[in-house]
Amino acid sequence: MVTSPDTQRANRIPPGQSQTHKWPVLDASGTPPIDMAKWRLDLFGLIGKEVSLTWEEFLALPRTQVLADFHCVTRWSRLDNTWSGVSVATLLELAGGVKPEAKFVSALGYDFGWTTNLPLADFLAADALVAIEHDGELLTPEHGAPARLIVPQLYAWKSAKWLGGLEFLAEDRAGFWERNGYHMHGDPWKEERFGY
Ligand SMILES: Nc1nc2c(c(=O)[nH]1)N[C@H]1C(S)=C(S)[C@@H](COP(=O)(O)O)O[C@H]1N2
Ligand SMILES: [Mo]
Repeated sequence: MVTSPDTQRANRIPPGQSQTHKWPVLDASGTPPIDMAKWRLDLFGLIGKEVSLTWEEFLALPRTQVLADFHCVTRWSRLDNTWSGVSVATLLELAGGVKPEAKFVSALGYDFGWTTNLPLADFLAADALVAIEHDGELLTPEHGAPARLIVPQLYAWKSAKWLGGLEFLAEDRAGFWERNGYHMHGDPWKEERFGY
């Protein structure tokens, strides 16, 4: 089990946040239909080689577990989530690593081209993964099933639900919320909610 560094803080709740025990559902346009026969997780852009995993191939990869907090920019924080899935390190190994020019990642959801962007350094954190389970249960459709990105150290909007693609980029490219004023980085401890 990988324990997210944030869980070791004396105060676990970032500024301007309050703790929730429920798990709210938040997204821009609802749960998209996903045909599992056609589901793919594509890694492309500035990587060694492009990878397109089927669901069976994804399920055959080694699993990791992460214990982490989840901070939504709408001011709720859910502590001690256990995520199970495939670490980003495992995925990047399949892709032959990132090219030196790669500095940012754009994560693509199956919900009609929704994307979010983040620095490669945050994406590569030891506690970042593509999760298929939360607290011992398979993800439900509204929380991003079959697989979602989880980057615990950034606000939750960077954790793309219904993940279908990961694009590796030299320059940052604003995603859906970022184009609508949300922060390009999104560190909850620095309250990077809006703007650059
Ligand atoms: N594909 C996709 N991922 C998404 C979103 C979305 O609209 N589409 N919303 C984000 C936002 S704003 C938040 S706060 C979290 C919420 O995750 P949850 O619904 O599982 O709590 O998902 C993020 N991931
Ligand atoms: Mo959000």
